[in-house]
Amino acid sequence: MDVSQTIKIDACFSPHLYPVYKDDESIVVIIDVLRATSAICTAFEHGAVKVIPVASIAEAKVYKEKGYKVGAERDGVMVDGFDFGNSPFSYMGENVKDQTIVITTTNGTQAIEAARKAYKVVIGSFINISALCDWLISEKRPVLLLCSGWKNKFNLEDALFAGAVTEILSERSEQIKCGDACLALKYLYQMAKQDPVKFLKHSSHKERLAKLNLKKDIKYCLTPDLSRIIPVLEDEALVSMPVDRLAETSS
Ligand code: 3SL
Repeated sequence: MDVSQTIKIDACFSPHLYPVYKDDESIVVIIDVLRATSAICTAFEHGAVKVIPVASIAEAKVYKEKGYKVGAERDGVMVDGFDFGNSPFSYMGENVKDQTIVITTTNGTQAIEAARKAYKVVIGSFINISALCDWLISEKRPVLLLCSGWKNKFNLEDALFAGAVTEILSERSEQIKCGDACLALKYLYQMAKQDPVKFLKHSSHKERLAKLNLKKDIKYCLTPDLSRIIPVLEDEALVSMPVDRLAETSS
């Protein structure tokens, strides 16, 4: 890729819109801040070897029957018969260390499924945002920020994260050329960045999780830079991006 050319970046508000935005060149960043992509980053930070994302409960059951540890969530709640749900706090310690685990969630793993054939699929969350942006800058390729949303609808927290990434990349390189969607999300983030937690106060999914008594999860998922690991899809599984491929600079 010619390093002198502009780097296109755009955002897609839901997996349903992905066919409209997809191309053969872009790195696709999967975003499900509350909580799937935060949970996946947490699993790697705590020593998981692989995370296999699957779209359906039926596929998850097949892995469970083969003896894998499986996380399954629907509508914010752990599905009966599996090992854990979608709380990042479940993806710590002995649950994940040195393990290959399987995960299915309402939205996040659907977005991964939609983008599976992209040039490269990586996982983004506030907990790995600086490492992710450093790496995206170093790659000099087009980027598509794929928000998982909620059941194919727009959601505020994924939009905010896409806006944050857009702002960081735009500040770091003059070659960035934003599509209208990510430009809009950058402006949204600029309104919110003084206090993102307050900005999200009335967002539908934050309210949904708060009703499920998951305020601790929300706070954790909105904490930046707890990890410098970037999960990347290799065949059917997410793995930790090899260290020699990571950008060395930290923002
Ligand atoms: O849909 C998902 O992928 C989840 O992140 C939703 S929840 O936070 O577990 O409710």
